[in-house]
Amino acid sequence: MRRRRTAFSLVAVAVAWSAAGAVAPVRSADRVVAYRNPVIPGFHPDPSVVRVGGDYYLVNSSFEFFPGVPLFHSRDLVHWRPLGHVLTRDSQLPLAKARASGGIFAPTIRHHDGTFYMITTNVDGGGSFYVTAKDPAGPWSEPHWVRDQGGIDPSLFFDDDGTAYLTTNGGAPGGMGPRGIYQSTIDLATGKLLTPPRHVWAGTGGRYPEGPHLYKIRGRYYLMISEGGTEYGHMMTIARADSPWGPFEPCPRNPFFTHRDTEMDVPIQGTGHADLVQDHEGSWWMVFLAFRPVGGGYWHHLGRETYLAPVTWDADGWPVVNEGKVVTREMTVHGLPSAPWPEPHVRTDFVSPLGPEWTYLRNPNRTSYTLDERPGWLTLRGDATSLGAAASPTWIGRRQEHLACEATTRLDFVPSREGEEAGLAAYRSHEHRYEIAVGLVHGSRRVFVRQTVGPSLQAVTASAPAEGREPVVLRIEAAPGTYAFSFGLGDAPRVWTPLGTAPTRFLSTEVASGFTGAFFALYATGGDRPAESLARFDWFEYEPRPE
Ligand code: 6LW
Repeated sequence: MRRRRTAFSLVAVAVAWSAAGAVAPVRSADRVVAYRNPVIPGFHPDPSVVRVGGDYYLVNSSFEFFPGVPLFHSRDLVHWRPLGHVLTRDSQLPLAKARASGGIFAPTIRHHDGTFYMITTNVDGGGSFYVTAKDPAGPWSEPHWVRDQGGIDPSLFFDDDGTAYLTTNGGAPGGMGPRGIYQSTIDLATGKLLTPPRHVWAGTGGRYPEGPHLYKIRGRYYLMISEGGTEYGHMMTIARADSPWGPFEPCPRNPFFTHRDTEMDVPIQGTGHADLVQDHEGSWWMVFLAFRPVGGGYWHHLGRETYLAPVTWDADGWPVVNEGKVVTREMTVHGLPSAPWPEPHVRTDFVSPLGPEWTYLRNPNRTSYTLDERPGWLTLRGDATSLGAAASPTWIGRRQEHLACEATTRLDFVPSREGEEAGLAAYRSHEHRYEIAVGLVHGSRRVFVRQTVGPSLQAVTASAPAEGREPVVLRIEAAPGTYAFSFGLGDAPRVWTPLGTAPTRFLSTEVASGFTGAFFALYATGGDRPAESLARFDWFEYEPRPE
């Protein structure tokens, strides 16, 4: 097999470690593989990854959405199948007070002595906590709250002697102390700290030193963090020491990985918040978040996504990401044999239980959602919560994962009065959303499009009559820069009535702020009081389109 020059250096380094007994024989370093970034598209930020044998598990942050902390499984680091969520019970995930982009911040997943640990912070409900499981598919334990160390982005590291280190961004005792990364040792049976949090590194001077992870690699302790903020200046820095407590010597090439200051022809921006993993054949990788601006400007609306890049080590033992080149959408690297999963389905028919892609806003009122009321249909009961509330309206959504795609649903809904409505939303937050919906206007049923751009601007931008009681098919066609709305009648409409377009930009992070991304959601509301009419959805389709 033809090998690129860089492969030789990786083989040389890896064989040297192998001689020291640290790694398995190298094979992924010899195999050329191609893959596409992002490896987990759509709103999947702050990835953390752990390897157990030949299996890889990855978690993301989830903010005000329920269930919390999406969990993925892979055998090649490239193809990830959703396993569900780590936080599936209200008792693990109180979100009643969660602001938009509050709730669950960056998680870390680790495995030690047969137990999985996921540690994160609920910034609007109790602070940092961890849960444990023997099987990553669950069940996961009730939270163990970490009372004595504040901050965010908690990470765990198990040293060879079994000592567990808790590393956070901030978290100085009493909230006082220099900014940067704090660390303690923790008794994971009780959640009690064994040593007070100690400041271990301030980073290299970039703003927001955060997302720390501690590793032991070839006998030395590496502390990897993000700096620069989770925007266009995002960067990865690293330092190492002979002790987990430091003193940490920074890598002379810091930031050792960043896309900051690249021109906008680099389609992947904001790279940071990473985790390292060594594959079961000995090669190293980094998962990290990044985003894809669209429209030639600084707007991205899908949120921060999960990317993968290979890592090698230079002669001085510092990491090199993707041979020092920018990370691209199409990657050709040396890696593990391809292990794809079945393609996700396009149509959800609401016959079987909902798949892991379906998500609620904050803790849902379970009685508002049922597959039993009319078998084969999802029935939603609108209550007195509108989509404009930072609360839990009757809303069930899935992430928009592709810049070009279509979301379509068939809705059987005859509103009883004005104010009752049900439909399909392109949703970023309660203040940044578009919906195509069915409602009653002066006694007549209509399909309308409403656009909400910030707290003070809302308009119904188009509407058309839909008299009678026949189900309607609602459609949102997403292109990178626009959403186009239309509806039709019948099960497979031949005639579509267009109801205008809206810019994707107004759902972008740069406009809406925050840490999340766009969803397509089915919803129902009674406006200011519970709805009398039920909204029944026959099916929902999500289909990627060529960009
Ligand atoms: C997260 C912080 C960050 O806690 O954004 O990109 C914050 N990095 O580390 C929310 O995702």
